Amino acid sequence: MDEKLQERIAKHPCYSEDAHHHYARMHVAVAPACNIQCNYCNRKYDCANESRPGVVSELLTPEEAAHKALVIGGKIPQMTVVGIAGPGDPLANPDKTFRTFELIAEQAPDIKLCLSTNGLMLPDYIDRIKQLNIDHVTITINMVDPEIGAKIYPWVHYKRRRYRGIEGARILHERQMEGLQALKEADILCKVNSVMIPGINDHHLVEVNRVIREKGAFLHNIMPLISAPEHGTHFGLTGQRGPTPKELKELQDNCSGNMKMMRHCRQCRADAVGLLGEDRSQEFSKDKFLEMTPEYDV
Ligand code: CLF
Ligand code: SF4
Repeated sequence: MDEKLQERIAKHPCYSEDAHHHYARMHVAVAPACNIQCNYCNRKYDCANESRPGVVSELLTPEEAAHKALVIGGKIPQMTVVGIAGPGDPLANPDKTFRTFELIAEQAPDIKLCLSTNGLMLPDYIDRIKQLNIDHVTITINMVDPEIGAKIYPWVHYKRRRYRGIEGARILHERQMEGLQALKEADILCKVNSVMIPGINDHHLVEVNRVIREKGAFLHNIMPLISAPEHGTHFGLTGQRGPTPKELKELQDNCSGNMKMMRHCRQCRADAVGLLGEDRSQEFSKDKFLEMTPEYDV
């Protein structure tokens, strides 16, 4: 890996496996709305694209989120990245998402900004992302075949219309591919997350891996479907199971000859704070951090 690229990922706990032992990330949950429906999501909870489903995160305004980032940046010196990953889709809430990033960039320019999205609106915001110096973007891509997509996404809301079944999945697929290409052209590092759903996209994810690699994704993170009936998701209620650890590892191994695979993902909450795998969100809950004075030193 060349030196410049190494530098871009060195302090990002998700993009660099080494970094995750030493550097922390925090999420700010500023994005409640979503523009698609995934069968593994229950809208009352976090976006399962990136964060742990079945968890309710504390929703913040952009001003509260920036305050939180400065408070935590002062208290946890290893905190290098602020990500927006929910609880809905960040780009279905562009004003809130970009206002948050703007406030953080103004007051703490050395914090890295990170964004995770389902990709539907990504092509429209590449310039804004570039301008704000957001160097890490994750797209959740679960299929490159709309027929498989129709089993995962019952509908997609695009340009004031709701598209169902294959038609919706095709739009999502085309927009995801366009977004991926545009990120590459803009030289923004892109990670792809895929949710492994046995019997639906498990074999197909090898093809997804091939396509995203060709289009220049930097890292592929295949995550297991978490589907407990009590989460109230479509998959949970219809008895769809998640993969076993062995099945997940086999698929990751099958793809690993082709490109770098992320294997240390912890499926974080949309308001997670700390090192990966460590959850300090309660220590910095809204009633607590709003009382704290930021001591962030730029
Ligand atoms: Fe957050 Fe995601 Fe950025 Fe990391 S998480 S927005 S890329 S700063 Fe990381 Fe958490 Fe896995 Fe996400 S371990 S769920 S991959
Ligand atoms: Fe839920 Fe995220 Fe899918 Fe939207 S993109 S339906 S919030 S999992």
